[in-house]
Amino acid sequence: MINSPICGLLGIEHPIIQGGMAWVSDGTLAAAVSNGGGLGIISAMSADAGYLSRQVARARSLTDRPFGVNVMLMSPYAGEVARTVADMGVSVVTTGAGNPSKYMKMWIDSGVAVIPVVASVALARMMERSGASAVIAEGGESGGHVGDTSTLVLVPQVCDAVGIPVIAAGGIADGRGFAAVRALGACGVQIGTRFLVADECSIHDNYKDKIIKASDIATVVTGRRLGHAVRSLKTPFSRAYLKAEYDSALPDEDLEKLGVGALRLAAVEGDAEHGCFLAGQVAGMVKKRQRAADIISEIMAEAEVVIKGASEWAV
Ligand code: TUI
Repeated sequence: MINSPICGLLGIEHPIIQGGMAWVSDGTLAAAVSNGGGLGIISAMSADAGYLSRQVARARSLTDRPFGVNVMLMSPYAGEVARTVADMGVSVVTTGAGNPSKYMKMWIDSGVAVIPVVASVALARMMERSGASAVIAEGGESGGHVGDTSTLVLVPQVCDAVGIPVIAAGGIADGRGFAAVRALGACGVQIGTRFLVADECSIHDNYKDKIIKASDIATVVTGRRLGHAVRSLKTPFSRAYLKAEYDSALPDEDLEKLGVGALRLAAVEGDAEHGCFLAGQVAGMVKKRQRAADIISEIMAEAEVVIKGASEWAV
């Protein structure tokens, strides 16, 4: 049994938070992760508040345990979704792809625990001052929207800078990764990529197959030219996008249009040609499909072996 301050804070058994992944993290997956003892997260993605309400209702029909909502701050519906999180009595909110300062007071006043994803020490400090319960320090190994600093470098610096609990994300898929970030000072992990292949994850089978077959060098970062670096699997889409990014004759607006709808094409249609299959660098370590609860218990059992064994590393 591994204890952590975030278990008491969030009312969960194991300090594993599921990543809020657009077109992936729905009420069904979130409930399965929460039933497995972690904290399931529903992604509000770029959908309206009605979508979020339906997913929260779905999760509540499948679990009595706490779960959270991820608000993607670049969403055109971020404002109405933020209000819905407060109104529906969701216990935890995580945020991504921006600075959630303008929503923090509303959430905290409504009793929602706020756990922002940060990619820098500066934002972590600001979030602590604004009343965040914890922060998720997400390194550039992760899938989707990424910062520049790796997990190994970001996590200890964020731990040194803030007094609230730090959860590590990016590059963690097993108990070794859990133990490693515990050594860096994190008291829990956020995991996305490994949950892509959970039985309860409803993405297209082609997506799951691509994750299982991925190698260590299977991902690439695109979108740097537009200021939204995004990590995904190397596919015809990402290669074409990267090529277009280096084409200085192509206007930014046209480049922007290339990506529209590509996440849905990957997750819902499994479109190997035109889909954008977001994944972290750990895709190369994900080798089998499993129930969400088994993913969690396997990671915790591995972590315990590594952490207990570490006492023999020094004599
Ligand atoms: O948000 C994510 N991952 C995501 S969001 C997403 S949807 C999307 N689609 C296309 C383009 C862009 C996004 C897919 N994956 N992870 C959390 C995360 N947040 N990673 C990095 C950050 C971050 C970056 C800068 C958080 C705050 C930040 O600060 C900005 C500021 O204003 O200080």
